[in-house]
Amino acid sequence: MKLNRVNLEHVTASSLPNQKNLNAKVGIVHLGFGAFHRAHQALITDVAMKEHGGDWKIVGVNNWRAAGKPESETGVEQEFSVQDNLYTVAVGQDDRVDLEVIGAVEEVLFSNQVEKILGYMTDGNVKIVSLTITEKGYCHLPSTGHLDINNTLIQHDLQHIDQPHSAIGFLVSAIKTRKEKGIAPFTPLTCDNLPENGHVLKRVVLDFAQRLDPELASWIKENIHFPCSMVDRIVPQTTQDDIHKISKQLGAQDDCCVSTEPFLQWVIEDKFNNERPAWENTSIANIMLTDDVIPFENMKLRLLNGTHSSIAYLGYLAGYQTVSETMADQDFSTFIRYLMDKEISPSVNVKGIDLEAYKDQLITRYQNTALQHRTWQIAMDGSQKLPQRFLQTIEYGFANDLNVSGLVLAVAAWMKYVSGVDEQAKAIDVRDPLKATFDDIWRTHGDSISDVVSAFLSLDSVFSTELAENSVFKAQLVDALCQLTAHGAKQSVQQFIQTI
Ligand code: NAI
Ligand code: CS2
Repeated sequence: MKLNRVNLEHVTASSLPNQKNLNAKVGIVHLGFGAFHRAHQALITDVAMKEHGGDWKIVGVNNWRAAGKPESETGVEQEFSVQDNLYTVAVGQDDRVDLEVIGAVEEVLFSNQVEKILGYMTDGNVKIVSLTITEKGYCHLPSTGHLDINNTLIQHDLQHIDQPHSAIGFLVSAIKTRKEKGIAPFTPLTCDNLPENGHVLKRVVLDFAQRLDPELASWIKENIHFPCSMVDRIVPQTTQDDIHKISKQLGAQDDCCVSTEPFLQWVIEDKFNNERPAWENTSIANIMLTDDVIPFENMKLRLLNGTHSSIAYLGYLAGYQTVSETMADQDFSTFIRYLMDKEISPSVNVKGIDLEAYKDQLITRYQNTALQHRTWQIAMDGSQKLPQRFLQTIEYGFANDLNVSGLVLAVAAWMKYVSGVDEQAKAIDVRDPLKATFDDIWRTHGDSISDVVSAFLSLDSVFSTELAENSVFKAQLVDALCQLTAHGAKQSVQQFIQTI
């Protein structure tokens, strides 16, 4: 039996959509309709409509192009229509799993259905265009935050703004049309793991618009807010095993389900250009509007994502497949808590949060065996993630005479990981926009660890000039990479915690 509207009354779940949701009109377009959005913003919006009404159904855009051709990512788009756009969120804690069936989705489109997407984005009823397009989707240079003008999708869109391929192109095309037609602007709401994500989005949109039409760029700068937001819920890529287990518990086949944890948080800058759902007034906790999101972003991107990426690279190299498996190794859990307490916390300055309790909760979240969160998945796109997860904290450490050698070990593990060869000399399936560059660095300089480190530090899209020219940082990186190469990740972590 397939999950769909007819069979909805026969399924087993702790919450189901109601007619208010199913019959609401579209109010949101979401670019990057991936696992996270489905377990976070779409679920929260579903609850907001159930509890407060409103026309906030979501049109999702997925399956993003790469280098101008459709790139099948998750392949769920076609499945959604078969399921009447219903799907299940499985909220798991160790051996307990609760199922919530979500009814907030109107339809899911491929990113090459351009006319249909722009039709929704230029409809006055659409008041929010939100994004979870991964860090690389912003087509920016992580070290500066500005638009990467050489990006192939950007190059295409500047010449064909009515047929955009990039998320940035879609945004500017729709903003331009709404302005020309006198339709009030939507709020572009980024929900990606980027520091000052709203400012990054505004900067790349303005960089793009300036090249397309300087008058439009000036108008956008004056008339459109790009709120920042901090988002948090651990949502691993859905596996076939997830689909089997969730469908069995549900009592219907759901090929679009996602699995996640009980915890979620959303801190949103209260700067909207138009109406929005009453997200913060739902029965879901940890959702707040504020004037200043940045302290919350720093806390989350450095304490959670910084240790997540440390687990990803060192854990994977040590032979651990998942976060919970890595954290079951006492040496690793000691190392991770040390990073949180001694190397990261000093750079976190957020009011109203009990940081010790927050860190305790993070450790518990990482140990949740209900989630098979793969170290390989988190290790993806490191060139886009390192600045906000490791490097800005390391810069703070050096500027304040702090010992950050644990984070330096994690950076060295990233360099080792992207060599594409693990400690058993087996190939690693490295996913990163700069993979070809990494291959070239290791092929050219692999005989000299010092030259490898120098070549990585010369990547100005990843490393700031300040860090690249820091001789102490470079020396520590060389030592750490030599240590990893000679003794492996597991022993390197063991030896590290002997020194603390
Ligand atoms: P996913 O792989 O399920 O979905 C990624 C989405 O991004 C897909 O819709 C894909 O089509 C789109 N995309 C990929 N490359 C793109 C590009 N170049 N331009 C435009 N769109 C592109 O990943 P998931 O789990 O949904 O995560 C997406 C983002 O959400 C993450 O990168 C992160 O910024 C944020 N996030 C994820 C969390 C998680 O635990 N999964 C938690 C907190 C934030
Ligand atoms: C993870 C994040 O894949 C990754 O890079 O570190 O998606 C992480 O699961 C979320 O930020 C948690 O909120």
